[in-house]
Amino acid sequence: MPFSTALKLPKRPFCGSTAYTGAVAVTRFRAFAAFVLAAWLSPAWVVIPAAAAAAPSPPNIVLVYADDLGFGDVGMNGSATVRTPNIDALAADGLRFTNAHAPAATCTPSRYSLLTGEYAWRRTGTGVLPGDASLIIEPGRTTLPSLLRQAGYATGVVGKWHLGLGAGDVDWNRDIAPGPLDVGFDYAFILPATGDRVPCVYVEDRRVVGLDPADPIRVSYRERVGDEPTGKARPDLLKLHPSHGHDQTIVNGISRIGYMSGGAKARWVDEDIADTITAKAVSFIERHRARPFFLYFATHDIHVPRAPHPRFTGSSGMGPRGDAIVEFDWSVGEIVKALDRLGLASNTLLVVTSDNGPVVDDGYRDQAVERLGAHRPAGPYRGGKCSAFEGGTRVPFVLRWPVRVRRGVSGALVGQIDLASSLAALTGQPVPPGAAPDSQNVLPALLGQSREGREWIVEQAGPLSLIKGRWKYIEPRDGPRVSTSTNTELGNDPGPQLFDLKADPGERRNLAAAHPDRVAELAALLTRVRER
Ligand code: NG6
Ligand code: CA
Repeated sequence: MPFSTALKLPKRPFCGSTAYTGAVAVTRFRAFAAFVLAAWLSPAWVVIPAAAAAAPSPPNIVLVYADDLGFGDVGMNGSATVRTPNIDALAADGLRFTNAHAPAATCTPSRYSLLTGEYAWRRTGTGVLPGDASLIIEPGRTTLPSLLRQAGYATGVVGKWHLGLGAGDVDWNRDIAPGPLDVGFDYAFILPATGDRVPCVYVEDRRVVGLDPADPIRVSYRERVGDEPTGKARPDLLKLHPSHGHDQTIVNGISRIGYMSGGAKARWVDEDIADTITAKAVSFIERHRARPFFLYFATHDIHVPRAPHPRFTGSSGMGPRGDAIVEFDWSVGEIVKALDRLGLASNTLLVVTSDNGPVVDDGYRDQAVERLGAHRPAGPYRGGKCSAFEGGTRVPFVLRWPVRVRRGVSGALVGQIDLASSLAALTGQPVPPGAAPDSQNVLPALLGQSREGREWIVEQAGPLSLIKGRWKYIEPRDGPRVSTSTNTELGNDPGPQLFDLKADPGERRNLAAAHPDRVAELAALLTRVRER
């Protein structure tokens, strides 16, 4: 495709360091001074509540990024089937968005776009990655965290990464670089890829946590390494069985995608992941309480394998998928409690959203289909994860910042891809030319000062879609209508599709034949965006 450029490999030296040097401190002081100046000059400050006007300090920013949580999976969006009191409380105290979009209907491209402000479909190699993939963000590039670091923030990522590590043939037994520390984060405690992909270990900064050098880790996505049993050969050893794929190395009684050997003491216990990473997130907040910080807390919940802690078993009445939602809500509640305890709640901008839409059976026999009952994971929307229909990318999005953000509900069109430019604007950081090219500053919408967000947005599944106002155009694409593995409607169609999202949010009536001019207009706009 002419708009795709091959991913350029790192040319610059790696920049990561967890220590704060004096030079960094001076830069941060200057950045803070610039922030204060920008804040006073900004007309937005004219309307802020008195408490904030008295103390114009940059807010802490916590972005909680769920995995595969659907629009309809949370009480705040109308779910009566699963209880999410902590998320719902944020909606009551903050601003809930009904027209907010993940950049893509799967994980890696959404996360790539979130962090770089660039549509992932502009680059090859940004699809769902295996666990041994190289880092797909060039070290030293301007990113959401690097912009905030430049503004004086301490920046940390805790949780799922799934953007690759290293520069080819990563050795899990040594320093792992490049990684998050080379693209804007000061601190990282991550699951390298996904819960269902090896290696099933945590990486803190550049090292596997708890690794015994006498038991080195080997990973392969091509062939079996070592002699550990696989789910395919030894289903009798499994506590959770695959429904499709996921039949390679068994870790903690669950077979995964990919093969690994070694690292026995370093392996995670799935039931403890939420506790472990939530504690790390809280500890990052505690360590940086005295300064502005940005925490990107990317939970494993509610991705497969769904193995929430036993204390959540039965909490939803819907089996492990519902219980994982309750566990996710618990994690959100722990963040809120920590902010309250440390006196940081009022000046912290807290966002909760999800990387893509929901999926019910995503490869393990975990009763998600059988026990779904009346629950509708995508709410009123059609499709789900991997789908070009709204279920794929219309996600829960709530933002709370008590001293600054108006309470309520917003229908403004906003994208996660806009966080880079919007948070740069908030913190007085210029975005260098060419950086975050697809990210728009929608700060007035995010703060509840404007009902208008973007004019249009592109969404990525198999085909690309473009939403402008009430209209949604899905470009023609051959391919299966329904995924044989997940049973999701994918939105592929050899002809153009046009939906009136206002009259038909469930995308049931394709109006392309009735409105050829509209189709031509939106197709031309999509072409222009592509060629930009
Ligand atoms: C699919 C996996 C699915 C999930 C997805 C990525 C199979 C059969 N299915 O290939 O289980 O891992 O990739 O999910 O292997 S995402 O949220 O990280 O994009
Ligand atoms: Ca996902």
